[in-house]
Amino acid sequence: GATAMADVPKLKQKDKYKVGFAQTESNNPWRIAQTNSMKETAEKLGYQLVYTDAAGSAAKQVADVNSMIAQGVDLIFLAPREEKPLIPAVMAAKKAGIPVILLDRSVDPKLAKAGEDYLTFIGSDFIKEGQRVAEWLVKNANGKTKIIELEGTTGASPANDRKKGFDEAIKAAGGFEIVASQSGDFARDKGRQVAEALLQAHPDADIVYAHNDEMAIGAISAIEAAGKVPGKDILVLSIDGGKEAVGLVVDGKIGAVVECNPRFGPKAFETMARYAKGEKIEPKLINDDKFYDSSNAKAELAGAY
Ligand code: GYE
Repeated sequence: GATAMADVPKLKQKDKYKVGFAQTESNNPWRIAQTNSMKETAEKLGYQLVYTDAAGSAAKQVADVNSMIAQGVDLIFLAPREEKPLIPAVMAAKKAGIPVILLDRSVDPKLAKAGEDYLTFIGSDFIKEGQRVAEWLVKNANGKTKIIELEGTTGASPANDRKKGFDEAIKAAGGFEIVASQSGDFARDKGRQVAEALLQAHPDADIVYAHNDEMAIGAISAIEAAGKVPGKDILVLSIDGGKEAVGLVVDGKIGAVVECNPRFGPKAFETMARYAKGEKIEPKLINDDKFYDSSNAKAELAGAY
């Protein structure tokens, strides 16, 4: 309501801003596409962008935000690596009078609130992403039932919610079993290693659900190394929809991918401008995600990031 909004620091209308973007890591094409989109949009507007890369460390990301505060940025875009450890950064910015917009990942809703502690969250509906993968699986499993789940970074909101959405939908459908669920940290090589160990421990597994493309691609290497055929012996499902993964759908190695759109720049800076004008900002701004399977992957490949 109107009283809660009063708590987020105000943003003056200016011609040019100095804006912070605290990125969480840069170890995959999704992150690089997001960073490029933010940098391009800032450049187009003629804004100064203070960019930091936390290189996969929540502690470094907190320090990065503190340094942006010290440099007197007008607003901070933050992609919080994990839900809880970034709370102090959100609170420090608020205390310093700097509005924060969360990009692509959220913080623990019990510890910080949109419209009070930070302005808004811009990103995908991760529960829905997990549900969409599950819905496709229920229709296309062809008798396959035993699932290995490769989770994203422990404590990251997309990992929590992609698990929740998928697991609940799979349970409700009945007839499936999640034989193992372990974190591959959203990373290709970690995903490959974890998939290798889990395939060995569960030789009857015939489905791999990965919380992102990087881990799905790592899992495909592990499946092939085990002498099995991805897409035939083992169905692979993913989220993100980068060019490499959509290409693997075309090749038949990945069954389906839910897109998670990384092109945040235009929406991020437009939301900032709307706030400066005094508009009331919704607590969540949810991106539209496409869906790729064999029916459209070839046609969509060129447009994937
Ligand atoms: O799926 C993953 C990235 O937070 C939505 O993080 C984002 C996720 C994305 O590293 O590939």
